[in-house]
Amino acid sequence: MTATFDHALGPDALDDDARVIAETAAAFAAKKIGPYALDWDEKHHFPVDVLREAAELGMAAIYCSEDVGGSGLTRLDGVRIFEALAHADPAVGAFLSIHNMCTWMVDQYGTDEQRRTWVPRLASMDAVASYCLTEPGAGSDAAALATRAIRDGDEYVLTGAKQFISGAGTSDMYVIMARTGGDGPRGISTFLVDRDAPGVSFGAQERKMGWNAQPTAQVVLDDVRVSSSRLLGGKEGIGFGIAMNGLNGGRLNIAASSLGGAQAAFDRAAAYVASREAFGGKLIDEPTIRFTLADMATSLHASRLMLHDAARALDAGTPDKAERCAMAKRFVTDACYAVADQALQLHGGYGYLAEYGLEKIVRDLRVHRILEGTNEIMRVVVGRSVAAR
Ligand code: FAD
Ligand code: 2MC
Repeated sequence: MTATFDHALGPDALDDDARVIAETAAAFAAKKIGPYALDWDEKHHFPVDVLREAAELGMAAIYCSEDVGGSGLTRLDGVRIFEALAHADPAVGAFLSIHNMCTWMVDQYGTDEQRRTWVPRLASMDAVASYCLTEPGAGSDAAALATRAIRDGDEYVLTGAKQFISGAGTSDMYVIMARTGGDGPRGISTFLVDRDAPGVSFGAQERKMGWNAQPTAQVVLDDVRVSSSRLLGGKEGIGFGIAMNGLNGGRLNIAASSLGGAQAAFDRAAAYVASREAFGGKLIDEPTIRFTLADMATSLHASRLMLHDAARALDAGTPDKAERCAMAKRFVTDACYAVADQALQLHGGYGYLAEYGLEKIVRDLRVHRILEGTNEIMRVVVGRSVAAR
């Protein structure tokens, strides 16, 4: 393993298991993802077969229970894995993060039957999952969602539209937040809906700035009938809490995906300025260039510390875990976007060319400041905690 990768393990002395887990993810990413990332981006190819290979290594149910086929690892292991995957391709790693979020929600909140039915299939990626919260009229204000699920005997009938759904059209199972009760968060429940259920359809694939190696589209529900056994946890009114708790971990993994992408951009920029010559010397000997690299390295280190701190809080279930996850998501995705942009700048005109890979990283990382809760909403979450002190 390279010195750069040792960095990515973070500040803790790792035991052998934790080191092997992170190094396995890094080796897999370097061999199976990195060499193809630019091609997948250009061709808008979603490499589900490669994700299934990652699943064979335990990366599709990372922090799920072992009794149903999960890997039984920690959130801290998880952020190391997602940093390693994103070092090769932030877009591919980030989809696996969303799938893991769904898998964990089923494992954590599902009935015994739901856990035993779904988690093994999700862990192998025999079933690929999508997370469906956002709607055309409810993004940041997620508790205002309008998709309805009306009870009819032993079934529910779902009607509505989910916007910007990652994996839409390809995924086999959709974790759908829908309204079974009155206005606000307490009226929301969560359902597990099959792609092939009558009444499920998909909008056109969105044309995006980045994240081209995974699909994004609307999921349309038109009188979709599901058995009441598809109500996650078997209880109405708990869906918003399930969705938000899923997002706490999702926000960490999106931040880890930014960190991996930014570290890769930094590594390339440091190597580039060490060999590029101008004004009779190497660029790296220019003091302002060194200062830029120093600031970038500092941002990466600070990001990693903050991310690992929030992962530990989530592992420990501290009362302030949601706030620490929000702080980490906001800080890391902003700081790492800036690092990636600086790495592009250090490449001069070459940074703007697709074949150098820098502009892809910048495009992919841009959306991490928007999705899984915009960085403004992260400030809302942190600000509420500050005001409540
Ligand atoms: P809005 O909520 O309309 O916000 C518009 C602007 O106003 C933003 O800048 C926002 O920060 C700001 N704003 C809103 N409220 C406040 C406030 N109170 N204070 C200050 N500023 C505020 N969603 C899913 O459910 N599943 C997915 O798989 C998924 N994948 C996505 C993939 C991509 C590529 C994209 C682009 C989005 C995806 N999303 C997904 C949706 C994403 O989570 C939303 O776009 C995001 O939550 C913001 O919602 P919105 O787009 O409706 O923006
Ligand atoms: N963790 C655990 N519980 C949470 C939580 C969190 N992060 N955030 C809110 N809750 C709970 C909260 O404690 C409350 O519980 P209770 O009813 O027991 O008191 C309940 O949820 C309602 O919370 P609020 O009263 O704070 O609800 P409000 O509507 O005022 O604000 C807000 C909620 C803005 C924090 C939430 O709507 C939000 O996070 N919005 C952003 C939406 C988002 O992140 N979308 C991402 C979509 S997925 C995606 O983009 C992908 C790429 C997959």
